[in-house]
Amino acid sequence: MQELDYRLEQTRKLGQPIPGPVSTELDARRKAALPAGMVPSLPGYVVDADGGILADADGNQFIDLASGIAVTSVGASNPAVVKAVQDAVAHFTHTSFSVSPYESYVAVAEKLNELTPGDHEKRTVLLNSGAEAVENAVKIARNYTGKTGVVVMDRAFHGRTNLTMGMTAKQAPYKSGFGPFAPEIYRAPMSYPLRDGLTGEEAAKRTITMLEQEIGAHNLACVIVEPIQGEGGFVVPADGFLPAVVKWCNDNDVVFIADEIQAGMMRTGDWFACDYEGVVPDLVTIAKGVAGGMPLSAVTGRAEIMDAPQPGGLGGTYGGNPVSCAAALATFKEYEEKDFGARAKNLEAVAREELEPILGDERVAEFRGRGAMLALEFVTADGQPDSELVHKIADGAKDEGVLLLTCGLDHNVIRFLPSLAIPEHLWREALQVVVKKFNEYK
Ligand code: PLZ
Repeated sequence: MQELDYRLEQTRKLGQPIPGPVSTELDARRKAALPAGMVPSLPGYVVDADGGILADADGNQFIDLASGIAVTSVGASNPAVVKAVQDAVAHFTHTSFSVSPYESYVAVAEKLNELTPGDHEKRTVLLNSGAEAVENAVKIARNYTGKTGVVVMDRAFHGRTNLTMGMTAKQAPYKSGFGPFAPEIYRAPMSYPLRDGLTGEEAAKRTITMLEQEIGAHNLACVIVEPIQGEGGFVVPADGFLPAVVKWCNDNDVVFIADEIQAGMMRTGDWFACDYEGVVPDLVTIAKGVAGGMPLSAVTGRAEIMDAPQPGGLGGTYGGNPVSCAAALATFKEYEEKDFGARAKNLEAVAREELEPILGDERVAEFRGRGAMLALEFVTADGQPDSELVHKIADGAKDEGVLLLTCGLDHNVIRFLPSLAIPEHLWREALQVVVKKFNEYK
């Protein structure tokens, strides 16, 4: 594995109480200035970030197992990305591609057309956020098919705009009190091997039967699936589920959309989570890890589908911002030149080693995921989802300087989303803290 250069010392440091005095003051300002609905997880206010470290305003250094929700995969201040951003911003910050075009947008589109699964002819449109990519994918699928129905999976997360909120499953905190939601969204069962005990083929049959009996392919524009579910619990469908659903979509003039916003861009050790089973989606939504932390998202897909909307039918003021595009081009190069895919796979192997002592425990229902998208699901002694234990572990780890995120509709899953640039010793140390906290609280 190639050694990376770091600017910040890659060590956990807890010199101050968490939060320390400066962060405490900043948090008081937050409460007075921001709405109550916007609540950060980490008590420390960040002043610097690099590799696997988040440094706060009081001089604490946390091990970051969140990477800004799976975004800073090449690092939060990757030198190649920083340089590309500086060079780009010195020339122009913005023109709006639909008004005055520039090369970097086209180059990002070409690269995503090359990297996404399948060797068919493709097109890419660039946008700002994950939710905006999902909105556009649905728009394009409806325009192409002339149909309106949208199928999402149970536990899905697709965003917080009105259409994507309706597509997201979990009511609190995402949807509660924010309706009404857009019509023509249908929720179908997703494969969840730990809970349903079904093979991929059986789970797909259950899903397809529901689609045929309750919606009908002639009413359906698209089926959208996270190939590994993110917010919904890092659920990995059983092998065979995705290929069977894709085949049904292909046979029935229904656009299959893979939402790779969280699982894509090398997170699982491959460019896309769909690559694992050779699944070829019609459209792919991409964001998060694509631009080294700069806001950028994309819809990439089959040329004939992407070309359906009329000229001027796709766009927006900021989509494909030139500084974000420059960051994306540098990010692609980093992934390739420094073999970040191998780094992701190594993180998985190390996690299996470090977590080994607790994997046989009856309170650990499952360790799952791929590459650097890993999770532990916890249950009580009588097998019920254990959110209390999960929150104790996450809070306890935070107190020891390890930032962890949770997920799942039952709030009983701890997810690991380290930067792929985290050095191995920090990753081991963070996992050891998790093991220690589990043994302390179980
Ligand atoms: N699709 C699969 O994971 C964003 C959101 C966290 P945006 N996931 C993190 C939160 O609290 O809002 C996500 C995702 C998948 C779509 C999205 C939406 O991406 O960039 O947050 O809009």
